[in-house]
Amino acid sequence: MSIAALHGFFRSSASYRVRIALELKGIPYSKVEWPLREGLHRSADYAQINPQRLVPALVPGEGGAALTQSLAIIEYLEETHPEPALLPATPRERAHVRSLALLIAADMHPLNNLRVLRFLEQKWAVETAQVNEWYRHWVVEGFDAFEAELARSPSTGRFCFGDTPTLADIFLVPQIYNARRFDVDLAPYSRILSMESACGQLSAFEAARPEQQGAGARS
Ligand SMILES: N[C@@H](CCC(=O)N[C@@H](CS)C(=O)NCC(=O)O)C(=O)O
Repeated sequence: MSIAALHGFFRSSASYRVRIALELKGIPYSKVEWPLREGLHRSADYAQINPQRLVPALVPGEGGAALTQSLAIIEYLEETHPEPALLPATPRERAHVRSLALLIAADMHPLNNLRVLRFLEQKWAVETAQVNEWYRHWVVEGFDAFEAELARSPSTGRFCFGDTPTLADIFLVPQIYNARRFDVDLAPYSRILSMESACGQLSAFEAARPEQQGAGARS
């Protein structure tokens, strides 16, 4: 059996989520980089791997077609490698953690994806300053809600749920990375920043950082 192959891009936050999950679970993997700015993910070659032409895609160690959608990939890893668990024990707790992950994956990230920003710039000639304002607007709206969820939930601990990392942290940390790239003021989000700092102390989160992706990492 060969090792898993992660098709992604070092700065893609959806790829970053999958790297964190692979690292937390200690699953060996190789990386295939598809530099987004150069548009290689739009190629016919990549469409064979993911017809949606988005990264990430993961070819599991046992081979076969690539899995797509970071949440589905991470849940696959959770089911095939249950330890350490990235979801809590009860259905209700799992629903809470998934809702935090989806707040980011379903409601924040798609509005600020590269293809959306490019559409604004190229189709409607929106100025860069306004595109950046668009970006920050949706991050602030999402993080306001995420911070409020952390504040009101009795299950918030050192991490978004309790004292070990879950899907919620795996989705949050890459979104914070994105927010910083676009100069979002993170000062109002003390809980979000505290989660980031707890995650930053774990070697899995460190190894998954974009800055750690070595030779494949190009701007
Ligand atoms: N919902 C998908 C989103 C995947 C996605 O949008 N990935 C971005 C990079 S973070 C991408 O490939 N963008 C390319 C583009 O917008 O053209 C997932 O979670 O995997």
